[in-house]
Amino acid sequence: MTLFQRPRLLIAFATFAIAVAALTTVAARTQGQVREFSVVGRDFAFSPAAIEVQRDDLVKISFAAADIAHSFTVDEYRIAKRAGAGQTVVFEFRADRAGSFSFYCNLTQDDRCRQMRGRLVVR
Ligand SMILES: [Cu+2]
Repeated sequence: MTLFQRPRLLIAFATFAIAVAALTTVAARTQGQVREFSVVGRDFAFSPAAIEVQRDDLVKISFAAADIAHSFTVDEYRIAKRAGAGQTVVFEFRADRAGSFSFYCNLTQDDRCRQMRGRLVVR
């Protein structure tokens, strides 16, 4: 190899290294972070009533129905998880859709379940 060729090799290597670094960054961003929340349904309300995550986060929710059975339902994410009285359900989903979505209880055992509203914000 001549002296003339070496800088080109160096540039090629540097370009490759930058490309790998850029791809790794993109992959990390697409994968998102793992975000865990404990939500309680009690007295016909959710606590907390607002959940905020970043797009592509993996959201893990532990939903407990503290008094009677309740559900955690988000239509846009096709989530409808029911927890029996005094029980907890754990589930996860990828927040791959940005926006502000309401979560609610879709059970019909008591009319007051209709008051149960929360908000999922995906930034
Ligand atoms: Cu309910």
